[in-house]
Amino acid sequence: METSKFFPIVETQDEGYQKTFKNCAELVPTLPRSKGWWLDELFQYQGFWMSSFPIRGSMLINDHFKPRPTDIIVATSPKCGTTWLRALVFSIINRAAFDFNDHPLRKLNPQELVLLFEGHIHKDGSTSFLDELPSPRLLSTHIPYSLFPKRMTDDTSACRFVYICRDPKDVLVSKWHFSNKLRPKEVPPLSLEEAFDLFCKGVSHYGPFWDHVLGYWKASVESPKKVLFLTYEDVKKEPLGCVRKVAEFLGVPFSQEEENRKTVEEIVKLCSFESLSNLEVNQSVAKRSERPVSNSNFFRKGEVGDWVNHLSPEMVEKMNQITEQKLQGIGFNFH
Ligand code: PAP
Repeated sequence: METSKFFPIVETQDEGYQKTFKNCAELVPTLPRSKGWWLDELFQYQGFWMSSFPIRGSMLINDHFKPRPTDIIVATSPKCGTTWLRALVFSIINRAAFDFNDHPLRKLNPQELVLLFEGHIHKDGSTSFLDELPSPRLLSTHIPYSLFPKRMTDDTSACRFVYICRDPKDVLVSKWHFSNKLRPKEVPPLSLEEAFDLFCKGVSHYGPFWDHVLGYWKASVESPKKVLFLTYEDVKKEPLGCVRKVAEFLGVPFSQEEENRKTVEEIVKLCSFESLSNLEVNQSVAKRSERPVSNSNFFRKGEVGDWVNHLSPEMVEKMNQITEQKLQGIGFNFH
């Protein structure tokens, strides 16, 4: 199993990094701020609430990233199925390279195979880290569509985005559980009421959630060859159809021979919640130095509709109302 090709090492600090870093360091303290969900503060940057780390990532992408027509970006608002989509797209585009029984996903968490764009644009102090990756580059992001540079989002650029979103009630519940796992022991847990309030006000990582969805939805309508819009609920309901759709969108449809060999079924099975969450690598509770979160934190229930076990009827009504209002008339909703 060859995985090292996904991780070239670059260790030099470059000027580009330093300049953008300085601009970001000057900008962030001037932005509106709010308390975060764990210990980080959120800042309102170009209409979205983000911690300083992805703001810097977004600025670096705008200043330095050199897109290639073959780039594939897996985009999500947090807790909408990032782990799942990373695994699915990785398996689809690398299906000829690996045996399903000895697959990189069996040894590595999807986060390690599909790197976070805004996290790795300045890996090791260099903006050139991503330049070293072989094509097609597969990256993951939470950055809202409108924050990407035109050279990535206009029709002359061929890089593609696969986006997944999820019923905001399930997103809130998932995020609330996740946040309490990340909060240090000495800090009291975040109550569901507080989390609900922050989320509804739009104050959540890369939020307002609805604006994030709207940005990618509109782009998928305007540029269907550039942005594919999926929902967690649809992938749960029709995983085979969704995997075929993603492969077609990426220009690598399944051949008849692959259909006969049940390749689509193998991908769906390998990437299912049951399969991934039971792998030793994903049961690990070890935390890496650069992040206070373990692989196991990305797997909880993996179900549609767990909100019924958490939200009061008033919360459900308020959340549904916001969703109706925000998504009114666009041709998409979560039911
Ligand atoms: P991230 O944005 O922080 O990376 P993300 O992977 O989007 O997190 O979301 C985690 C959610 O996806 C969890 O949902 P839950 O809290 O409602 O259970 C997690 O269980 C779920 N999840 C992880 N892997 C899968 C999978 N293979 N299939 C379905 N759901 C999954």
